[in-house]
Amino acid sequence: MALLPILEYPDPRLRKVAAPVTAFTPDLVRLVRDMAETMYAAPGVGLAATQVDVHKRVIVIDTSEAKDELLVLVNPQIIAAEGEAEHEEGCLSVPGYYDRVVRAARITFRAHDEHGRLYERRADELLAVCVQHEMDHLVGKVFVDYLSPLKRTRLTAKQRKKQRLAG
Ligand code: K1U
Ligand code: ZN
Repeated sequence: MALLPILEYPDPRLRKVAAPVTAFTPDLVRLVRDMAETMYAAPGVGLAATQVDVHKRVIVIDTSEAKDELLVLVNPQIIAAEGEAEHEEGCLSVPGYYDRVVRAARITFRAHDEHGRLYERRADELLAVCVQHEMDHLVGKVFVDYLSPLKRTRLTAKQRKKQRLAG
């Protein structure tokens, strides 16, 4: 297994749109294992392939307390959404920054696991937030896109300065 480098906002590669997975191969199983290891090590509760510069529709999530309920979402689709709820969000691609975002309160999503098995699940609370946040990554969207232009401009300048200083 391997820890994968996570792209940091405003890296333009975070804006790429991921392609659907067309084959369930040992390479896909390896990618999912590496993404899970990277997410647990970060630590985070989710990770989209886009964040590790792999532009395929693959997500890993584990919102359990014990970190023993890994969810793998390949080619995910939200098939129903209801209500609105505001939650504090973070992002491994924007380390140290948290802000509130309004999203659907409850969703039903459909996805394949890494072996190609199709499943459907209802989600609310943190899992619903996390699925929507990670699915945004797959279409090149970052949670800071929901912030006011002023907040986003300040954050972008801060991140650019941090990256310049880091060389
Ligand atoms: O997409 C990502 O960068 C992962 C992100 C997922 C997420 C968290 C909270 C709300 C929406 C989406 C994170 O995991 S940020 C880190 C984090 O929130 C966390 C880390 C350790 C324990 C619990 C939470
Ligand atoms: Zn994120």
